[in-house]
Amino acid sequence: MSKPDEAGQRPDTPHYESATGGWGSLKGVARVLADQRPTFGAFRTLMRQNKPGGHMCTSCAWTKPAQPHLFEFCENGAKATIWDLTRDRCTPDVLAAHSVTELRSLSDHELEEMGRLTHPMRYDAASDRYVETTWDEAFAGIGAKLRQLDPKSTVFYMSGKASLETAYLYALFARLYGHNNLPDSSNMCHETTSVGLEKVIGVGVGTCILSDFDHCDLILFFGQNTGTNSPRFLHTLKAAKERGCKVVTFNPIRERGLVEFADPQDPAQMTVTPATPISDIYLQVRPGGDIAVLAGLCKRVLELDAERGGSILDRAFIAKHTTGLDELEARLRGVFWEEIEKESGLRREELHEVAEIYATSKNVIGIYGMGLTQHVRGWLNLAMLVNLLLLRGNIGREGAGISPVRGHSNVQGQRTVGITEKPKNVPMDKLRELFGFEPPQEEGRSTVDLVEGLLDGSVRGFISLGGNLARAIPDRVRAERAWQGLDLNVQIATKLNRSHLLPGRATWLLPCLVRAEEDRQAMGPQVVTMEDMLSMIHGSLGKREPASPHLKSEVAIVAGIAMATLPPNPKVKWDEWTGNYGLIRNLIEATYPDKFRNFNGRLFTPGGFYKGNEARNREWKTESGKAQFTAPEVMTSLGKPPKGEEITLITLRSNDQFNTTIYGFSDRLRGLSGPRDIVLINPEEMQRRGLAEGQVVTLECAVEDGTERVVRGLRIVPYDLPDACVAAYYPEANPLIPVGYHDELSKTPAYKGVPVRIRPDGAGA
Ligand SMILES: Nc1nc2c(c(=O)[nH]1)N[C@H]1C(S)=C(S)[C@@H](COP(=O)(O)OP(=O)(O)OC[C@H]3O[C@@H](n4cnc5c(=O)[nH]c(N)nc54)[C@H](O)[C@@H]3O)O[C@H]1N2
Ligand SMILES: Nc1nc2c(c(=O)[nH]1)N[C@H]1C(S)=C(S)[C@@H](COP(=O)(O)OP(=O)(O)OC[C@H]3O[C@@H](n4cnc5c(=O)[nH]c(N)nc54)[C@H](O)[C@@H]3O)O[C@H]1N2
Ligand SMILES: [Mo]
Repeated sequence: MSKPDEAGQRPDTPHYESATGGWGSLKGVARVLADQRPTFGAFRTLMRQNKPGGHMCTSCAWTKPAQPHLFEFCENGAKATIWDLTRDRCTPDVLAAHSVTELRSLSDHELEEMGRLTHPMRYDAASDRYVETTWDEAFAGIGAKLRQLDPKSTVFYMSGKASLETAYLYALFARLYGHNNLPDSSNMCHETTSVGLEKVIGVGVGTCILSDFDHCDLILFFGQNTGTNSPRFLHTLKAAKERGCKVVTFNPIRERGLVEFADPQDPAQMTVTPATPISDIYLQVRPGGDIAVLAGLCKRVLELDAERGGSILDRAFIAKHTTGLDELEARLRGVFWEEIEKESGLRREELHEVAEIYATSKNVIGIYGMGLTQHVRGWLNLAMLVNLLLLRGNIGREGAGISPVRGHSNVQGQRTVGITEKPKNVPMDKLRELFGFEPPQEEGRSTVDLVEGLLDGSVRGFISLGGNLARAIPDRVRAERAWQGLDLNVQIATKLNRSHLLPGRATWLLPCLVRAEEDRQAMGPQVVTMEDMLSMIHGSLGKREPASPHLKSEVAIVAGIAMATLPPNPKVKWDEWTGNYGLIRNLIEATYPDKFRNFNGRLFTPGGFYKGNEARNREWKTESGKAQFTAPEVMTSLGKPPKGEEITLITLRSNDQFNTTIYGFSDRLRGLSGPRDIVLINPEEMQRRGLAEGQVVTLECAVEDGTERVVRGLRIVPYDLPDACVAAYYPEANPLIPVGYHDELSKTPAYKGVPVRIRPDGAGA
């Protein structure tokens, strides 16, 4: 094995030599500007991004600070906005020139590159084409179909970009129509957080706010790729580092953003001063090894407490606020370091060192992303991180807490205002009172349940408000056939994607405005709102001329479909609400008075207004009324650890994609570029398995449930990864992930820990 250099990087595997940020990120923006040729004034639009009175970026969920930078956007936020503002248009003429079958042969990148959708379209089976239609025809047609269908056989999906106003109306529509089948992209993402954190600390969201990052001494980072997925957060990390805060990272991949960062907005750092190192310690944990890591850290902290006369644990906090420590201690006594080392792939000295830093740091924040949530025991990963934090009272005080890094820009907010399949999370009595109807009480379908319903035929109708579900879900190849058996498929979108090319018996494709565009309604231009990952709520005002005069807002589309579907109800005023979103915000406030007090009055509070968080105030809304320590039964978050020739697959995002939107083919921050059909593996593992660089292989899923799942034509790339794992890109690798293989409690698919076999292409069946 080649020796890592001083900074821990193996020189013989691809990696990025420079710091994250820096000139590279400016070049990245310039490339998208050149490719997309955005319409005039795109730069001016970017200058309004994430600022009070401006529009909120549609990329990640990182907070929008009260004192924004001159450019409060990052490489990937700029890409997302420019991607929306392209000059290219996917008009009825363009769509008339290609059958849907032909379009299916295009890649995700090529489909979206066709440009913004401009007109409402209906699928015509005879010509296998999308044909132009009117909004009236679309709404009437969809309404008629929905009235024929059993509401329980339909699913209304929402991807995490749409506003709070849209989300509230969409959820209300579903419940008035008669179901709770309201899965969200969150079901594939941080549902583990919603369920797992709620179980142990009583809230399903993080407890930190921005100022906590000014007071923390240690940040523990698990499985989140900040440099690519929430780059503006790097400014906060850099400031914390420069103040003396330590950062320890656990990630199988040495993600460049967590190694070092050069602020592209700081002229000195772009030229003379060196980049800021981010992680003090970077440990390449094995996928699924975090439970073992955290068990090791907790075990060591308990040992240190015993050695140091009980000075390490926060006994007063534990006695007053928690339950279950005895069981955890008893369990950890029975866990041996050999097992911790084996499961985590790390040495006990390394974990001892981190435990020592933890035990001597006053304020600690635990951060995590998909590396913890997308596992069969994702919930236990989170419970273990909470265990560690609780030992020293690191939840519910300034400078400390747990902080999940959420995905889509409003994904957390959509859950807040009712997009959920779980009726217990919705104040149904309030809905009953406000709108005079009996809301459905039975649990609805999650994303996984939807896929299962597609496969068994029990789902008949589907509306997708944003997103590209057919591509993002597990087992997508199996599900692709099933989409085409639907009675109704409605897609509300900005650009063409694969989910639009799987038409059912009746199919409409409805184009909507993007957030940077002006949303003109009866009462003038409208503001929409979103909640970021630190629970701050922001108004967003688009100013751009819409890409086409035929576009409607998401609010108007939801209201249009609802009106065409539901019988009149004097308390339900779709038209008035569409004319003035302030009225929708009044309804949100009436439904959730604690969180949205004076909602319309606080729309443009710099930095947003805070929704509040009980765990932050040390009020524990758990079953026991206390914060819960959890004794882990197992030491791995993998549902099926690899056996024999099997190996664990993790699926990754590149630096040039937003989920299924593929901007380009440069994964710059990992030193990779070119075609995405690759599989990363470390050089020793390659050798052991007789694989050669550039060799083309097939991956085959090793979860045996009677279904064969393979992805062929993947090229081997040696990469600095731990042993016994491989990495491939999402969504290309999604056919390998069984839909039933998900987090035990929340059903979040285990996209980061599937056992697979590697076969040379052409070999075997
Ligand atoms: N530019 C851009 N921004 C985005 C997105 C995007 O696609 N592009 N997507 C948005 C969305 S919806 C989301 S949810 C977030 C996703 O943002 P992240 O949470 O960062 O998700 P991933 O990119 O999937 O990668 C997670 C990290 O987990 C690591 N990892 C994998 N398995 C394990 C493990 O078992 N343990 C540990 N400790 N680490 C592991 C991987 O190496 C990777 O660095 O980003 C959002 N922001
Ligand atoms: N293997 C694997 N699979 C994964 C993941 C993984 O890490 N690994 N991550 C999972 C995660 S975290 C998530 S969140 C899901 C993502 O799943 P989704 O949220 O369903 O997918 P996106 O790719 O974000 O959706 C992109 C599409 O949204 C539409 N769109 C863009 N902007 C707008 C808008 O403003 N309004 C409307 N109406 N439409 C718009 C465009 O048509 C675009 O093609 O994927 C999941 N799938
Ligand atoms: Mo996500």
